[in-house]
Amino acid sequence: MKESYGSRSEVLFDRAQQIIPGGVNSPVRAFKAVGGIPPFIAEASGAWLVDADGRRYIDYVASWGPMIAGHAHPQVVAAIARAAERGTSFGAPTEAEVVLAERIVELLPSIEMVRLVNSGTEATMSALRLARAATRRALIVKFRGCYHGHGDSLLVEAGSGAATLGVPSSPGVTAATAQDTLTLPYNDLAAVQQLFDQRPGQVAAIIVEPVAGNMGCVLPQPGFLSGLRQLCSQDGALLIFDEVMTGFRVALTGAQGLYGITPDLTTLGKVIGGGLPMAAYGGRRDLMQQMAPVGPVYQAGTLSGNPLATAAGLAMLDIITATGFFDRLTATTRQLVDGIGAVLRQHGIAHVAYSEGSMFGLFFTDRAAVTNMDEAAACDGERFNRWFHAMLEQGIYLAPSRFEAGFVSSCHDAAIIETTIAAAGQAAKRL
Ligand code: KE4
Repeated sequence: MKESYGSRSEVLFDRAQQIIPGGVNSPVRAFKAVGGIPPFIAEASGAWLVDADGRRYIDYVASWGPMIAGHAHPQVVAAIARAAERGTSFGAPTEAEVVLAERIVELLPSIEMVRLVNSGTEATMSALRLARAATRRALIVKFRGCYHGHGDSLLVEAGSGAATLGVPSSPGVTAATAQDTLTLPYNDLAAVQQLFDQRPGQVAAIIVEPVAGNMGCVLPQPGFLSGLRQLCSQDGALLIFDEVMTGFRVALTGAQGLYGITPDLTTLGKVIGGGLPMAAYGGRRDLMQQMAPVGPVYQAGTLSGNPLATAAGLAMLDIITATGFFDRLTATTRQLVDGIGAVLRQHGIAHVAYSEGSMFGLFFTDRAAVTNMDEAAACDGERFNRWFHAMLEQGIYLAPSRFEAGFVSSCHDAAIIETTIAAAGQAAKRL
């Protein structure tokens, strides 16, 4: 341990790194991409985080999406407390799980049946297993820059040629596993068409982030999502919308409602747990009925549909289904992105900014658009890191990686947006 520390976060980070890999329980939290010591967060409320040294930050990470109604929302906290007093886990069916499942099915018409799980990773792993079982096909197609959790089949990147067999993107993923995953450029419908031409009847499913939030925030080009729908239907492959991030974030009806696409399966997470471990996968009844114990496809989980997470999820749905919730949130996000864009332009900083609903992203580039991972990676990462730290020093907590998205909550009021835009003006001077 060092003799002197600048902050309590530094002390804690030093201790943490002795006994937790990288000092964190999820890699992106370690600030490796941007450098520096991650603030250890002691508490949060509304749009604000407070770190171990008492420093306050306006939060645009929102726990990577869940906190759409702000931190420690009274209705969510009260619902969790009430549930906890009645027991924290039973490993048995409960009424609340039925109610939550009914609410999800009611809000997302493509979902006729749904299974609750504990993480987005579990949801996508399960959806892929179901797709392979239902189609009796092995190949999965994903898009470079899209992240769907850390399941082996999804930690795969493009081989030498885009449509050639995948190669593992992490040690520990076997070549045998990776070869059943093909990776194509996001927004490249011609590449998808070419793949189906080359491998007709072999693709079990295409899994896609309908609005990408893991290469920065990248929007689907006109016709991309509808093209995927059409190509999958023609070939008999399933279309899986990974809405773990976009579900109940870009719109109450998710990206599928916003873009008018009906996927065969959908994965959800983040917002529906209100900050507790809750995710889900669901879709066509004829598919979901193949899941154990009704059907032969196995998936299970000790804490699936956990009473606390279910209570939090139901409270969240009560909050976000309030009239005008998403309209206000989308308008606030536009004000933020437009305001930041204006100050960057005033300082001659070339950039591209996107938002969809209450998720947003910023790329430092003189390109007119960013439509896929290669274009995102070609943007100025050093300038992003200067931007990140210049904002953090002013108490604005952005995602510590240029390949992440930002999130606005219903607690980000006009004063907070103005403060953020003013901070962006100061940061712009240092880019
Ligand atoms: P989890 O297993 O982390 O609950 O969900 C995986 C996942 C699945 N699908 C999408 C579209 C996702 O964005 C995620 C997880 N998102 C990351 C943030 N980019 C979580 C943050 C982290 O890994 O710590």
